[in-house]
Amino acid sequence: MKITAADVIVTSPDRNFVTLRITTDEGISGLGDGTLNGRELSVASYLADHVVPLLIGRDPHRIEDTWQFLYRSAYWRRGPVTMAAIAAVDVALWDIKAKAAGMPLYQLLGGASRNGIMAYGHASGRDLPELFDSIRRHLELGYRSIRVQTSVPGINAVYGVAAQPSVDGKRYDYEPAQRAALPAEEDWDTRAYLRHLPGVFEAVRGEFGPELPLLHDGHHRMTPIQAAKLGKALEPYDLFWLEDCTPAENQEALRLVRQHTTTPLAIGEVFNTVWDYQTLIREQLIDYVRSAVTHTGGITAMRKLLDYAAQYQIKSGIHGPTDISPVGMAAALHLDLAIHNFGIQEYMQHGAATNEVFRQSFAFADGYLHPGESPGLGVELDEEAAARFPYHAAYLPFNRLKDGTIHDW
Ligand code: CS2
Ligand code: MG
Repeated sequence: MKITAADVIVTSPDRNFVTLRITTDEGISGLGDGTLNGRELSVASYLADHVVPLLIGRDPHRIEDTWQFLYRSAYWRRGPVTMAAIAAVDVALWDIKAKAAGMPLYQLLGGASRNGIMAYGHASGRDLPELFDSIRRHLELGYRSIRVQTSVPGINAVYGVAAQPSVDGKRYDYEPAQRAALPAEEDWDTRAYLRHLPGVFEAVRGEFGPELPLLHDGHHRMTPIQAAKLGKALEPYDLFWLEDCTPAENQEALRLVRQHTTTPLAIGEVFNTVWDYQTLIREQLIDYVRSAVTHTGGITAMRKLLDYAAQYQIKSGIHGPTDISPVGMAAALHLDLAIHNFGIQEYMQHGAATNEVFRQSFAFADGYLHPGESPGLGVELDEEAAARFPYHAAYLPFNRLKDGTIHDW
């Protein structure tokens, strides 16, 4: 089998997506997600201008060789753009191989290690009544695990709070990246947040009881000692995890957090390779690996990362917001079903226009996702529908502290 074509498809149904479709001389094609929120066109160009010419004529079955070729022959390694481009190729090749084998991808990855994939959804509120309503709505939707995000008194706009309007008038939760010529400025105050959050979780436990798995995303905004303080303050509320409690470029920063709290820690959605995790995993400083297949070099690299984590009893918690396309989500679900050290899967649901462009076999029922039994990934792209939604410039917001200092968003 030979690769005869590779097309980069940029579409913007509810938000921008970059998809690679690889076609072979046997008429089998595969899809890969290369969406990097707020920087989509950089991956589209990396693929179209630099990678696609290298794929034509190659044997699509040589996935590992192609991965190593793209990673090493580029000379410039790692980083979000490179690893998203490699991921798009890698996942498309796995899609082709599974279709050629006539089986769903998870079967090729070793078969199912469980019956379903526990998913968590995003509940949020500007105040407690709104938050409680949002949690109830997610329970009605079938979620059995809930991420909790709230507004903080004294802060105008906070990550993850659905009801607050964004600059383009859409509900925030719909998409954090806002269609605009420039990024929106938001404000932040860590001390106000640290004073407010424990009370919120006390109220949620009071209302929903001790069993419901609750998650929270600190979204990279605390110093290590602030993260340690929050982790400790949240211990009575038995969180499933506290995510991205502090920026982790300096992995050793988590040693201080670990010293002070037993709240489970999840990190990694902005990481791109196993090297970003080495100290975190080797020193048992995290409990969940948060990478997305789309941002970490694809199935080939993610499986190796999760196998490494398994040696330390660290589990998966794959990133699944709306800026991971249905192709990237499907790739995650096949991996989630096959690996042993599965923890939980994030599942923010895509909009109707997106579901029109990407026809999906995966399904969500009674709290669990399943990738489906179609050969390959189980996602097909409707190119006519995709063409109806041209690219829109969009940016993630950024943060400034009260004194004007730029801060992590
Ligand atoms: C978030 C993301 O889902 C999460 O855990 O951290 O929504 C993140 O803000 C976006 O993916 C950024 O593009
Ligand atoms: Mg996150």
